[in-house]
Amino acid sequence: MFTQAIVKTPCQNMVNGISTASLGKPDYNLALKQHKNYIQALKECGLNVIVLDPDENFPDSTFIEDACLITPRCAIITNPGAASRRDETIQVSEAINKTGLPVERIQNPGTLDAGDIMMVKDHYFTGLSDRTNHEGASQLNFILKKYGYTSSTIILKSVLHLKTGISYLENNNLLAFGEFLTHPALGKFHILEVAKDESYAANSVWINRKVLVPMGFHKTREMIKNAGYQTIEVNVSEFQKLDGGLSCLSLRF
Ligand code: CIR
Repeated sequence: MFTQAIVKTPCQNMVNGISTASLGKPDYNLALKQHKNYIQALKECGLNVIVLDPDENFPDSTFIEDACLITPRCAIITNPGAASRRDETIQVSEAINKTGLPVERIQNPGTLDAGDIMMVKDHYFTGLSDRTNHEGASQLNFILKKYGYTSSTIILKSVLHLKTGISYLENNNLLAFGEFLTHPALGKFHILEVAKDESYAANSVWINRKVLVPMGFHKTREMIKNAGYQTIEVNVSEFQKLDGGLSCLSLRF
């Protein structure tokens, strides 16, 4: 069960965030509204939400998930793979220090975006991507081991981050699409297959028996409901324009 979440209000400069989506620039006021609704959804899942101030120096900093991995036993400040995002970790560190968890760090030449990390109980899958390199993954492995966790890597082919393509919904259920459907490392899971035209919804988030699903992906939502979960639809269209999904917008612990 999770009790807390940390989010970061989008800054006006988010319109200049990194994007490959070709969906146009985000509408800032709409993004702010969607972010408020997202916070509300986290609260509906029983979380106490800590909201960090926007920072105009970092257009992508609302995607706070990439800057830190919080496990039940420690927090690991990452070293984001995109140069423009590297120092997002500074403000996150201040918030993390207040949690009382031991703090670890990924350091150069290691790079790691925590959107590439998927937690399955005491095991952590790390996606090797354009953002997360071997050195980053191996530093993470070393840190996790110290706290009694295991980890393994998955090489990504087409997605930005590991959790762009898969989401663990607990009870051995894994939401997945594309390259992950037949991946040998994921063979033990019961796969809920996300249709190609709804691939964005593969990034959904399990929180305390409820699942946040992006708005408008009806087939995926029905499938998740039929698997026995209560779902909450959240509109994050303005964040999708920057390649960001539901999970990227919060740290949950
Ligand atoms: C980026 O390219 O870094 C941002 N525009 C989107 C980050 C999304 N984060 C995630 O999938 N974990």
